[in-house]
Amino acid sequence: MRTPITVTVTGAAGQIGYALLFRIAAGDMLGGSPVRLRLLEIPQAVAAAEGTAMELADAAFPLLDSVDVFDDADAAFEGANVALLVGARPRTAGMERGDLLAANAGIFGPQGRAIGDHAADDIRVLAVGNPANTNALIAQAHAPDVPAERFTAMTRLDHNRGLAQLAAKLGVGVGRLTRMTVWGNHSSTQVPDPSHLLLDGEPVGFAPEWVADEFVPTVANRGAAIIAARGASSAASAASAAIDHVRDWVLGTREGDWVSVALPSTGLYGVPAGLVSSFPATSAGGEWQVVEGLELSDAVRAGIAASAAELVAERDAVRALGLL
Ligand code: NAX
Repeated sequence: MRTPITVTVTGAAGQIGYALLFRIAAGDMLGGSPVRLRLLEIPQAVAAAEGTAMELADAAFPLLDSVDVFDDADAAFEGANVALLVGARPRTAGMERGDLLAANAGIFGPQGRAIGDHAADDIRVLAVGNPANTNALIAQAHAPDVPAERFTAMTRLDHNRGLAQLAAKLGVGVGRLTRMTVWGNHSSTQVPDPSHLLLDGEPVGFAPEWVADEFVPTVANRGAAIIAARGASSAASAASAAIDHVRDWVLGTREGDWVSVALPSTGLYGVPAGLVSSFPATSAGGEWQVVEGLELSDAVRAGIAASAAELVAERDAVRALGLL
């Protein structure tokens, strides 16, 4: 039997956690490797996480080696090869943006430190909990001995939402499309960009007005549309995107395709170095490589700059609080 891969999932008792854990245990994320799950929750939610662990046991997944539940980050990240940081403090009524950033810095800072102190040398981190990009940055800053590029944030749900809209527009299956791109922050300033899209390997052109007036707002507001329809925020699709992100990172992206990943900028496309911002990227040998040299329209260039400015403001707000 192959050596099990240790996966730590925070927010395990939440609704994304509930969808995510069964997909991981079924083998969808790591190419059929056995998995050890370590679940981290706040003390009040440990009992619920234990319940999920009971259900995972009852599903009798052949690849599931073990499930353990913790309310202590140091213990939860012990030996972790993959960390999915899903648990976060949601924005509640009357909460200022600064309060939200501070509350999450109080979660992602200590978790970053615990990752640095206890995770395996090959640790790969995906921040899903919002504000995901800045949460990834905070965790990364607290784990100085871990290479910065091992800290990523999730824009894959936005990427997949974009693919779904484009497939519907073209009347084709989503599997025939490649090279969708999302730039920037996982927020309303994100820049979904279909300008490099291929259908069966051939370029497809979209009218700029349709992209600006319909496509971009539909993708950026899809989360709100799901809440309006379902009465709860996206869960299974978010879990599926997290599975896609880690699977492609570990096992590699499809030949000829790229995906959208928020990772520490090296300054490409004008995004200030160090910000965790979404780029088109391929993965080979377990490492992301940003796709370089793409031609950008003026609208996309301006959108990337505006989203980067928002990321700078988030970073500076956390810095001003002394949390970064
Ligand atoms: P839930 O509220 O259902 O679950 C969150 C869970 O996190 C709760 O069980 C809570 O007890 C736990 N938690 C809180 N603080 C914790 C801590 N310090 N350590 C461990 N666990 C902790 O939210 P859910 O719908 O599962 O969403 C989770 C996060 O994903 C939210 O921040 C949400 O905004 C974010 N999302 C991010 C997306 C993305 O594309 N990046 C899309 C989906 C989702 O909206």
